[in-house]
Amino acid sequence: GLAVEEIKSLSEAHPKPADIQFQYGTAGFRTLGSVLDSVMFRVGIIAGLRSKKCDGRTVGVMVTASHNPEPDNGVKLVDPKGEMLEASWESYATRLANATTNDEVIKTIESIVETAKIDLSKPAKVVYARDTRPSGPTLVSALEDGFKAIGVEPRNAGVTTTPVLHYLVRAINTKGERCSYGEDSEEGYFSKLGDAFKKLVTGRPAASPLIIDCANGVGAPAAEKLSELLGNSLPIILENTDITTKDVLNNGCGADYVKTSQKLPPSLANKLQPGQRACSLDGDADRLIYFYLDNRGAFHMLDGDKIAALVAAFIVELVKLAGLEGLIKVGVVQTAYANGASTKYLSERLPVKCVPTGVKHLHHAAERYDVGVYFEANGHGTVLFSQVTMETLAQHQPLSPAQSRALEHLISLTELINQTVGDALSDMLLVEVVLSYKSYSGIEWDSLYVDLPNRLVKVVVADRNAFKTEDAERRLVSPEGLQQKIEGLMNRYQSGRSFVRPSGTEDVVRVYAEAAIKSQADELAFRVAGLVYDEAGGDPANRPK
Ligand code: G16
Repeated sequence: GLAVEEIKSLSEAHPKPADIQFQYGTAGFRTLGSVLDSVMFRVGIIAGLRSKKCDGRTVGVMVTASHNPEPDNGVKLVDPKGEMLEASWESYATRLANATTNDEVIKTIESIVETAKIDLSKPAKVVYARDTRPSGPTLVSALEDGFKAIGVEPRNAGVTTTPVLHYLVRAINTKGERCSYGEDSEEGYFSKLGDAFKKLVTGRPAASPLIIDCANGVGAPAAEKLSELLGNSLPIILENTDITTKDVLNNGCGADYVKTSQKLPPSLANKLQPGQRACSLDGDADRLIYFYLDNRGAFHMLDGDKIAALVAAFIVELVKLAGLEGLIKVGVVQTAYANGASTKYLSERLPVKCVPTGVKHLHHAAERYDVGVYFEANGHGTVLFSQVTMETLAQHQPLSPAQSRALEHLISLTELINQTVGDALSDMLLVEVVLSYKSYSGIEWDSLYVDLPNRLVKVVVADRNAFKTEDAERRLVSPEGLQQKIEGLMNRYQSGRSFVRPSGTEDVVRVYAEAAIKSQADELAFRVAGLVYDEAGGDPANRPK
């Protein structure tokens, strides 16, 4: 049974702020770190219950607010295979997070135990980690109180990236098994990546140095460890590695800054040479955006869509070269944010599916392909190889040395790629492998297709939940009538496309627009943002301009 008194007395120390409603959103709970104490405690309990439900297998908890500003924090749960928490459990987490009194906390736990048919006598194991945010340590101790309350055997993975935590969960649960995912430590992970990368680039010409913008976050120490392992196989220059100064995290740097502002991080202005490759990570190192300056110093961004195009084409080519064409089918998953030009380019070559924002949606859709390549435009993504595909690769008898080489490369790719969740560092190595094989610089890669000019705008409204969408977020169903107005605007622009959706990680509504010409994309975005603002009854003084 439950240790009711123990839970109550621990819960006493972590009261819920009365005026806040919490929600397990796109990437778990996310808001100001200063109000998350009770949420952390209760997530500790949910994690324990989830592990019990999964027969005592280890689940993961990551404390991070990723791309959000430094004062924010958040927490997300990881299921035993290293994937995002099963959707039905999100509502349990939300329910428990919003229980008002101690008695209600107990009642909610009891009701979850009953509904989810949890055997409380099972063991509970949780591995957890945090990013570099200053609010992290206190929040982690609240989480640990939650573990104590429900009787979890905890394993502290310290300060590390989100993808490392996902990897650890899978590695712990597959330890000693035939499908072992690797050694269950950060070092184990990086050596797995490093070994696969070195195998793939053996015999290729030496790469020129790559600049990594670490967003002043946990990607910095991680990239440093990886870089040491890689040695000469990939010369790396680390930038924005300050994880101790206040307020520098994700500030004027990082993948979200580059993607949203479509600009070079100012700190790299005198460092990046024309033609040199550079990339940005986000605050927990699961997003990756590349960029370069051309000979005239103009900035060019290579986002998640460009990564998908590069990688998908490469895998298709290897499959063909290995003599596996027809046996292994590659497909791509995108969201509404995918640039129209990328969708056109990819759909002319491969099956492409569009799903709602959020890694979990892309991941699940990608699992339906033999090889599923999924990337959000913002740089989140990875490649999944199905179990059948893994067996096909293991059993295939190549008919020539060329086939044999291609097969080996495919197998090494399955080692290089983090298949539990996207990892900026693993994705970066993947990109570097393809560039090396194709002898591409950023310029050739960029020329696969030309992005439609686009603009992303945030609108602050009274209640973002008033905005509801359908068709993979491409159309609004509520507020009523707004979709027609958006379409009316869209149709006035050449190649115009725009959509509106509530963010799942920030208290804003997002507006995306693209059009044939940059000024038109901007205009469309701001006109739609204006519509959204008026609809939501905002103060005219703050209307987006
Ligand atoms: C999270 C999710 C991503 C999503 C992003 C923005 O990223 O993991 O799938 O694209 O938020 O979501 P929204 O537009 O709903 O705010 P991250 O990097 O912040 O964890």
